[in-house]
Order: sequence, then structure tokens, then C-alpha cells
Amino acid sequence: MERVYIGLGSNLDEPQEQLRSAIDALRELPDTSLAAASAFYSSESLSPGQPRYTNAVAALDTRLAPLDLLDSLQAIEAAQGRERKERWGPRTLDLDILLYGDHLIDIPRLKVPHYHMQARPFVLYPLAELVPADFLLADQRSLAQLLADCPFVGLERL
Ligand code: A4P
Ligand code: MG
Repeated sequence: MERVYIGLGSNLDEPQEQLRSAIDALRELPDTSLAAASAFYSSESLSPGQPRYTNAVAALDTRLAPLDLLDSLQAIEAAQGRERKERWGPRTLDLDILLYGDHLIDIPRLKVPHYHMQARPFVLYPLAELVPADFLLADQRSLAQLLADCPFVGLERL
């Protein structure tokens, strides 16, 4: 059993509803239980001109192997109408594996810890709701230090 953290994001078709449905879908995954979910946070898109995003983080306990979990998350994205996966555009739902236990994963389909998480307040602040203050990422970076380097700017807790 591994403790896994999932980043959720949406900026199309009622983002808060998208995240609620996604959390329900995570709860239904086989060999998995939903341990906790953060509050929802709103922020501007990193790509100019796109609608604002709503983001959250969920904690799961799972026996699914990393790539099986990724397959399951991509099936949830598809079920919620995510399209044009080849483009870096607005999306109804984005589910990223932020952390998978203490594992470091670096294969073409899956990089964990997730590549940009250290610079993204909409990932770090919801994650901080779910973990102890002295939490270390699998690569031994301290979450407290990442938060100190990533101010709570432009983020609105909903
Ligand atoms: N992949 C590799 N590692 C992982 C991982 N740890 N978790 C691969 C999930 N997938 C991983 O993903 C492309 C491929 O990455 C997958 O097929 C998987 O094999 P994708 O979700 O189809 O593509 P994407 O999300 O468009 O790319 P990326 O790089 O994840 O986009 P970003 O950087 O996440 O940008 N602004 C705000 N405020 N909030 C946001 O959430 N998100 C984006 C999307 C831009 N601006 C944003 C937000
Ligand atoms: Mg993604």
C-alpha cells in the first residue's frame, strides 16, 4: 500500500463540478481508498488568455502500480470529456501524480515527483493541507522550503 498525492486541475465546463466528480471517481478506484482532499483553490492560468483554473490535491492509499494508476487517472480524464490531449490547452480535467510513496520514477510516461510542482503555488499549498509540517518529498526536498520559495500570490482559497 502506498500513499499517493494527486494534483487536480480544471479550467473548463464548471471547474468546481469537474473536481468534485473527479474526487468521486478517485474514491471508486479499485484497490484504492481516498484518504483526504484539500480545499479548492482558484488562480490565473499559466498560459495567458485562458480561463482561470480551479486546483486541489487528493491523498490516496493504493495498491495500484504506478502505471496502472496513471492509466486509471487518464480514464477518468477521458470520461470527463478531456479532449485534444496533444495540445497544451484549456482542459476539463487534468490529473497528475505528484508523489507516489517514496518512489522516484523517471520513465517516458511518468515522472515522479511531478516536474513543475516545486514552482506552483496551486499544487504546494493544497498539498500542505494534507501532510505534516516537516514533510519531505521523495527526493528529500522539504515542503516547508518549497513553500517559502513559492509565495501564496494570486491564489484564492475557495
Ligand atoms: N506524465 C509524466 N509524468 C506524469 C505525472 N507525474 N502525472 C505524462 C501524470 N502524467 C504524467 O500529460 C501528458 C503526459 O504526461 C501524460 O500522457 C503522461 O504520460 P497531459 O495531462 O496529457 O498533458 P498536460 O497536462 O497538458 O501537460 P502538463 O505538462 O502536465 O501541463 P501542465 O504543465 O500541468 O500545464 N494554471 C493553473 N493556475 N493551474 C493549472 O493546473 N495547468 C496547466 C497545464 C497550465 N496552467 C495552469 C495549470
Ligand atoms: Mg497532466
